[in-house]
Amino acid sequence: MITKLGRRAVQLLAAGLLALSSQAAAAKPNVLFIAVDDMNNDLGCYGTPLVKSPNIDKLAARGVRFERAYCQFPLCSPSRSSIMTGLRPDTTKVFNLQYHFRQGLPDVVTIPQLFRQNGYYAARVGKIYHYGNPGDIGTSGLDDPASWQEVVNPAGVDKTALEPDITNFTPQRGLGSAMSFLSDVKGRDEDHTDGKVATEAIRLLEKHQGEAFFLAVGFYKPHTPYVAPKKYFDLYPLEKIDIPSLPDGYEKTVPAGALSATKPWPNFGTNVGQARLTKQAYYAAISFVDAQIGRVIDALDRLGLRENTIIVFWSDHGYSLGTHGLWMKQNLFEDAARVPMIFAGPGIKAGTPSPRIVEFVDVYPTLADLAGLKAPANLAGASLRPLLVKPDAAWNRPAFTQVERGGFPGRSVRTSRWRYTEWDGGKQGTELYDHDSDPKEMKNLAANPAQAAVVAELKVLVAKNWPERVEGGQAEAGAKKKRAKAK
Ligand SMILES: [Ca+2]
Repeated sequence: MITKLGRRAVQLLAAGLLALSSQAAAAKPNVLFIAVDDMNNDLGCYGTPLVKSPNIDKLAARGVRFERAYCQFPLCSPSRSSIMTGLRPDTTKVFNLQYHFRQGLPDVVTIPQLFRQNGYYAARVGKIYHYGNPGDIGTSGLDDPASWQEVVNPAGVDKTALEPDITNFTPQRGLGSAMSFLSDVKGRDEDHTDGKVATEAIRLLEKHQGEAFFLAVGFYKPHTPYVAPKKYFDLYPLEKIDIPSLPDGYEKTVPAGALSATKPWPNFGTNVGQARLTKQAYYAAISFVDAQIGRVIDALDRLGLRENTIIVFWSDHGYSLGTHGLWMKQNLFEDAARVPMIFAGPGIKAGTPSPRIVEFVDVYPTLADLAGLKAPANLAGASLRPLLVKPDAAWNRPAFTQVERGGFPGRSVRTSRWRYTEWDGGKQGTELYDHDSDPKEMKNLAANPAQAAVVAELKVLVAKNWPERVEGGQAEAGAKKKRAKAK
């Protein structure tokens, strides 16, 4: 006969076992790693209600949306190489679209590789490392094979059928960097590359739901050419699309390096009508990719994986849409340096955005920390766990973003109030913006004597992060062919 005390002991033991087994499950959380290409913060949940992003908004509501997250280098390969290795571009030496970080760092352990080493199934669908977009769609691009057990490289009608019909307002530029778009009147979402990315990701979730997984899902849009089914264009009446105008003589207020990524400046020589159509198409592409993200997250929920899966959503860099007369990336203004970034999942506070300054190099240590894995010792960033638990916790790290201008670098630091940028160590000019009074960064205060102390302070931060000039690496001759052959 079991005594009352004995029964209590059995109950306690059972409760203990339950707690242990739930701890064991939590010890190996899955990771759904969702990347988008060239998406800026013009999203509903980031305060742009014009843009329809209901699925990203829903994800933000169930996790922590970082209000002020920054990429390390607003260009695909440098940014992606940095996030995936947890190292700054000066360490990876990836400054262009050709050099592979393994050339100089053969033994570096990437995020998915760390998960693989710890017994996870790691797979990639679509673009995670650099890919010529749209040129390399359907190939593995500049992949890192050591990162994955399995890769899937979808190609849809946008790549295989529709390219000849694309409108390009800047025909001197290739489609991957052009003001170019197409509203597809026939194709379904599932026929497009990103529709196929979602379909394949769902297939892998279903197949590997019983294992600890790290599934990286890399969408190709809203990168140009902005091709999407027509219904997404219909969300954006042209009269609601504005292109900012610039004050006369604006270009004389900033160093030449600040504006030289858009040639001809302003707006790649397009007129306002063309620029509006282009921006409309970019927003259509955001809504299209948002719908595909929704399909993947819905599948995760349907499979009952929500409670034990960390979702990370990020865009490789921001994007200028006519602000400062600039388009696209490779500049050091907020529009290109700032990125959407959301974490959701077990242990992460739901629905409270974090106002703290964070960087892409923080993603690696965060994921390792959340999964209980030992991260490499040399990572450049810090685990964001304190902010995922308490989004307004004390945090005092600035964000560093850089670009290259042929012979010299542009280097920028962002603190909670200021952005300060040096071109060629200041020899080619400096910029200072006060985000408390000038969030659009239109008044360069660098030469204002009233701000001399601020400039001096920020100069020290830049010098500390970039103590010396590092040259980017050069691709091995024939590297692209070699990689293609190895596939
Ligand atoms: Ca990109």
